Amino acid sequence: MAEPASTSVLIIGGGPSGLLLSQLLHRQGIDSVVLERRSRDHVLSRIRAGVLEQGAADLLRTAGVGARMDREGLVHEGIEIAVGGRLHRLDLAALTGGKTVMVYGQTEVTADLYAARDAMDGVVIDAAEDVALHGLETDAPSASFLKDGARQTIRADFIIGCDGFHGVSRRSIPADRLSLFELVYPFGWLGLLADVPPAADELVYASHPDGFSLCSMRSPTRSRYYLQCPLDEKVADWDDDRFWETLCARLPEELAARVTRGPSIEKSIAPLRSFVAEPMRHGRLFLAGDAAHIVPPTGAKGLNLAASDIHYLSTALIDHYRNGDDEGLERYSERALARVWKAERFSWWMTSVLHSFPEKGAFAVRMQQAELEYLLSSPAAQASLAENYVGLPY
Ligand code: RFL
Ligand code: PHB
Repeated sequence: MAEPASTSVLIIGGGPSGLLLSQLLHRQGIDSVVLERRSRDHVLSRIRAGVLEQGAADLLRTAGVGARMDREGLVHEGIEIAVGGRLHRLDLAALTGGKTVMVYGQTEVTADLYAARDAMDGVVIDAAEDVALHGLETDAPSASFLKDGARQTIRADFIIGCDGFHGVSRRSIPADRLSLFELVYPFGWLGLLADVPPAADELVYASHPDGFSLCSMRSPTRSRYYLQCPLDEKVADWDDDRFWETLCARLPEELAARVTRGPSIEKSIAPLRSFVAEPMRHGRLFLAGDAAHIVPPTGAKGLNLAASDIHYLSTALIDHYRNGDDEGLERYSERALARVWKAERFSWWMTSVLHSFPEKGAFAVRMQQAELEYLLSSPAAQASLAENYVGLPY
C-alpha cells in the first residue's frame, strides 16, 4: 500500500500512547498516521505494565477497545504490603470511596489497540527506520523515514511524539528549549513471567532488607514477579531456581509457602528512573507518555500517565478540529505536567519506602521503618497512598 503524503496528525511511535491517540482521533473523524520503528511482532511481544487506573480503563472504553479488558481483566479492590515478615492489606475501595484498579497487561492493551486500528483501516506504518522531524517551528511540520530502503516524507498539521524514552521526538527539540529533571536509582527490577497461579489474590509489594519484591499477575493462571537487583546484574545469571529461591526468601513465610514455581516464559531487567522533560510542546510538536516522562514502576504509573496525557491531548486536538478552539493545545503541557509531577512524587515515594538503599546508611533505614510504621498505623496515610494508587483525577 502506498503511504499517504500528508495527514492531519502524524504520530511517532506505535506503543500504547500513539495507538490510543490515533484510535480516539479516528472515532472523531480526524485522520492520523502512526510511524513505528519496530516490527509489529516486536511491539506485541514486549512485556511491561500490568495495572490500569479507572481513568485509563475508561479511556480505553471511550476508544472502543474496552470489551476484552472488561471480560478478561481482573478488578482489584486492594493491595497488600509486606513489612517485617507480615502482610498488611490496604482496602483501596474502602479508602477511596469505591475506586478500584484493573489488572490487565500492557501487552493485551497493545494487542487490542492494534486490532481496533486494523478494523478501522487505521494507517500504522511499522518498520519505519531513521525517522527525522522537520519544520517543527513552522505551520507545515513533516517527518521523513526509511521504509523498505526508500526515504519518504509525510506532512502534517501536528506531530505527536509518542516514541518513548529513547525516541527521536524529544531529541528533536533544541536543548536550550527543554528543562530535564532526572533521578537514576542504583538498582533495577528483574521481572519473571510464568504460567503458574499467583501466590495471592491481590498484588503484594514486599519490603525486605535484602531488597524489594513484587508479586503481580496477568490472569488467574499467569503470574508476574519482580525482584530489586543490582544494576550490573545479567539475566543470564538468573536461572529460574535462583529467581524463585530469592523471591521466597524475601516474602513473609505464609506467602512464600503459596508461591507456585514453574518455568519462566520471559525474564528481563529494567533500570529504574524518574525523569521529566518540560515543556511537553515545541512549536507543532507535542510529547506524550514515556517520550516526556519516566517513573519507576513501583507505583504502577507509567502506562497510566501515558493514558492521561492522551486524554488531555486528544481532547485538545478534537477541540481544535471540531470547534477551532486552541485553548486545550495551548494549555496541554501545563495540564499534563501538573498530573505528571504528582505521579512522579508518588512513584518516587513508593520506591523510596519499599526498596533497600544500603548506601544511604543507618539513619535512612530508620526513616524508612518509621514511614512504613506510620503508613500501616494511620488511616490518613493509607488514604493518601490509596488515592494516588487508584489514580488522581484527570
Ligand atoms: P512505549 O511503550 O515505549 O512506546 C514507544 C513506541 O515508540 C517506538 N519508537 C519509535 N518509533 C518511530 N521512530 C523512532 N525513532 C522510535 N523510537 C521509539 C517504540 O518502538 C515503541 O513502540 O511508550 P508509550 O506508548 O508512551 O507507553 C508508555 C509505557 O509503555 C510505559 O510507561 C510503561 O510500560 C513503563 N513500564 C512499566 N510501567 C508500569 O507501570 N509497570 C511496569 O511493570 C513497567 N515495566 C516499563 C516496564 C517500561 C519499560 N521500558 C520502556 C524499557 C518495563 C520496561 C522494559
Ligand atoms: C506488573 O504487573 O507488571 C506490575 C504491577 C504493579 C507495578 C508494577 C508492575 O507497580
